[in-house]
Amino acid sequence: MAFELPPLPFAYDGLQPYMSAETLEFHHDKHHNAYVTTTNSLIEGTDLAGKSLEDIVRATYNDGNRTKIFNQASQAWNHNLFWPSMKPGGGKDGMGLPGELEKAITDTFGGWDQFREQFVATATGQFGSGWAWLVQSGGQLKIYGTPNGVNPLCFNDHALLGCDVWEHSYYLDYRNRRGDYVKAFLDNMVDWEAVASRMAR
Ligand code: MN3
Repeated sequence: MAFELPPLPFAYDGLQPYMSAETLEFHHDKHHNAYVTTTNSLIEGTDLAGKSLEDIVRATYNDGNRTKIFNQASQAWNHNLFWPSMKPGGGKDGMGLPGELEKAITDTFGGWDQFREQFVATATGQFGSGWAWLVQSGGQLKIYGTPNGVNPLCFNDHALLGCDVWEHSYYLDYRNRRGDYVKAFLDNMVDWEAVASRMAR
């Protein structure tokens, strides 16, 4: 069965003023849609047809003959996680942090401020297009960046949150100020309840 583009889980103008309707229309309806439809066309008639997106990502990572499929499938998966990671009225400023997540962040990084600083530094330090991730790895929270579509599935880590730092995610709203976009993402857009619900217990 072909993969489908999940609908945006909030209104296109729901994240304004932090992420504009114009950005979301292009990013969801054009970019994400293209990753989904191109994945479908590339896997049709191959041994990957019928497999889950996760299995396709793991099977094609670092396979030089299937780089095109990996790029499209990983980006389809990344955006499937990205949209439900945000919500209107979200962010640390809007909703605070669920207790268990706040405790894990404090235990690992020392506190919200240190976590935020490290996440922003990772996201702004990622050269070119890519993602910044908060993952559980061996039971520990970790932050790291990845290029292009590479994601935590490639390292058998459990993704809690990914921030899209491709220019299509922020350039209309923030121009070259990637750091301001990432701060707004953490402070004003992330659905921290959704992030906490992904934690393995
Ligand atoms: Mn994107």
